[in-house]
Formats: sequence, structure tokens, C-alpha cells
Amino acid sequence: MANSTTAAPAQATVANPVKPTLEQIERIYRQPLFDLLEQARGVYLRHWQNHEMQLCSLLSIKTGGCSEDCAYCAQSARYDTGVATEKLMATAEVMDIAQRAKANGATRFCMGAAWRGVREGTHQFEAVLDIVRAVSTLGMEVCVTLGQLTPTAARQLKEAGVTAYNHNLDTSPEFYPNIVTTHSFDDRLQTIRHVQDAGISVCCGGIIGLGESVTDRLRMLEVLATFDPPPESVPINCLMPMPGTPLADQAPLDVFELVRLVAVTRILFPRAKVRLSAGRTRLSREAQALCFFAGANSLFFGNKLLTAENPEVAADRALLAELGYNPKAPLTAGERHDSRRTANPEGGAGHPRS
Ligand code: SAM
Ligand code: DTB
Ligand code: SF4
Repeated sequence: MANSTTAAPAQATVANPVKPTLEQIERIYRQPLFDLLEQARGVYLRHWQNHEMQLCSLLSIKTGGCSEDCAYCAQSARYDTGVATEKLMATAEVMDIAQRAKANGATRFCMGAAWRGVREGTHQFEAVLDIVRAVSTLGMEVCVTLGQLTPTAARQLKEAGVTAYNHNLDTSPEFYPNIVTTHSFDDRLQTIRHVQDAGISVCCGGIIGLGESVTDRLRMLEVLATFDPPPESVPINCLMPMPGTPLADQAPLDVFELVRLVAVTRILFPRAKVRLSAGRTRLSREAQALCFFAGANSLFFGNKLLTAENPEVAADRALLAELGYNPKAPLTAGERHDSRRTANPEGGAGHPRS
């Protein structure tokens, strides 16, 4: 597999002055597990209302047929995955689903589209803006993930009511070309800059279990820690091997590697929502509980992700009740408008104890 050296994080993700080094992050990660958990739990308790879990509802508003070759993705047109291509949903249909999500307790509504990217002035993008304007009247946080954005498209999404934009780094800059060849890691950073410049919160994380090393995962966190402001939310996805993709036969991940990564993410990003994202169907209730103890405080709630399965709502409700969690309260209108505030009050690095 190719190995490329990708440039240092692009300038507009202005260097966080207290950015941790890879070596510091590795030291945090490699502590004895219970010391790591204790450190992460301490950070969590200082910054979050205990027992609050953010419930996000996810909807694929345009499915399949994507030009990109992301090796994990069932929606790439390059692979025969059995996912049918569907055109962009109508606003009324999305609204119906969003209203039901709200009634079910979701406070964040995330919409995904299988596109390389979007640009202003196109019919499709105007239709997305219409959907966003409608959904934003419901009082939930509105997150979209549409691929690459121009600066103008980012500004228009903000004006339409988007509060967060999901655009994952997915892995380290060095490993990225093994997973995607149709766009670069730097392309991802550029879109993130446009999102930041438009005043939209950045939701940015990755996938683990692609065949990358632990160091690749920590390098991804190192790059994320250079963002200024830090990401408002960090999704941690475990690869769901999708039939027909190049990663269909990838072996499952050791659960303690996931728990450690969640803990380090919590320590590096005290105020971020750390979202235990794709892959929960392969985690036991106990493994999920350990991830929550390590600092995950957000999840996708609903029987389906974009194309893949997610735990049943009833099972999630039972698990959260068993653990004593309450759904996180919705943001106020003011907080939604200014949802970027995620400073790093502990100096960012959360250096390991000596
Ligand atoms: N096209 C947009 C993009 O590339 O940003 C948005 C959609 S993409 C499906 C959003 C994220 O979902 C990816 O960056 C990846 O982290 C995650 N994802 C996609 N397929 C996955 C899979 N099979 N297993 C786990 N996570 C996956
Ligand atoms: C993210 O990081 N994970 C979500 C959301 N952002 C868009 C997507 C998970 C997709 C899982 C695979 C699928 O459903 O096809
Ligand atoms: Fe397309 Fe996004 Fe899937 Fe990549 S991850 S193939 S860009 S939908």
C-alpha cells in the first residue's frame, strides 16, 4: 500500500498554542488502562453534567452513487455494495422524519449526503438549503455532512441554520492515501477551514479498524488538536465492514483499543461532545458502558445510521436507563447560534501524570 507524507496541518487551522505533541499523546494513551480511565473520567466530570447523553438522529438525505473511493464506504459508486442510489429527499419528507426524531428525544439532527462535495448556485445545493431552513425551525442542532464545501457554500449553510458540519479526518495524514485516493487529507483540512471561517461548529473525528496503527489514530488526534477553535464534537466510528467494499473482510477491533482512544479524546478535548458513532451494534452493553465511562457523551439514536444498522431504539433506551443517563437537554437558541465555543480550558494536552 502506498505511504505518503502529507503536509503539516494547513495554516487556517491556526496552531493551538498548547498543542500536544504526538509523544505526549502516546504517553497518555499507553498508561495502565485504569489510570487512563481515571484521568479521562476526571476531565469529564469537571466539564460535563454527569449522566447526560446527547442523542443525535442521523438521516441519509441522498444515498449512494458517490464518485469518491473511500475504502470503507458502502455509498461509493466504485464498489458493488448493494446500496441503491437514491436522489435527494424532498423537504417535506425530511421534515416529517426530523419531527419524529425530536419527539423521540433527539436534540441534534444530522443529515448526510453521498457527494464528493457541494457548491453554491446548483439546484441540488439550493434544495439542501431549503431542507436546512425547514429543519432549523424545529429547535434541534442541525448538522450536515455533504463532502467538500466552498467558502460561499459554507456561509450559505450557516445563514440557512446549520449549527455544525461533519467532515472527518478519518485517520492520520500518512495513512489517508491507503483509504482514499480521489481526494486528499489536505482537501479535508481546506473544507474544515471554510466551515470554521463561516462560523459553523466543526464535527470532526475518524474511523478506527481500517488496518491503521495505533500511532495513526493518535496522529489523527494530534492534527485535530491543532484546530482553533477545537472541534465541537469528535465522532469515533468503528469500521462497519460493508460487503463489496475493499475493507469488507477487515477483522474487528480489540475493544480496549476503542476505549483507550475514547479516553484520550476526552482528555484532549474536554468540552467536545465525544460521539460513540458507527459500530455500536458490534459492542456489548458492557463495552459501551466502558466507552461512556471513558468520556463518550453522545451517540446516534435510531435503528439506522446512513446505510448500516444501529442498535434498536428500545435497546438504547434500556441501556441508558440501566446506566442512569438522562438525554441531554436541547441547546437554547443563543447557544445554537454560537455553538463553536469549545475552548480547551485545561490547556489542551491533558498531559499524563508522571
Ligand atoms: N460524503 C461525506 C464525507 O465524506 O464527509 C459524508 C458522509 S460519510 C458516510 C461520513 C463518515 O461516516 C465518514 O467520514 C466515516 O467516518 C463514516 N463512515 C462511513 N462509512 C463507514 C463505515 N462503513 N464504518 C464506519 N464509519 C463509516
Ligand atoms: C460520522 O462520523 N458517522 C456517521 C455521521 N458522521 C455521518 C456516519 C456513520 C456511517 C456508518 C456507515 C453507514 O451507515 O453506511
Ligand atoms: Fe462518498 Fe463520503 Fe462515502 Fe467517501 S465517505 S464515498 S465521500 S459518501
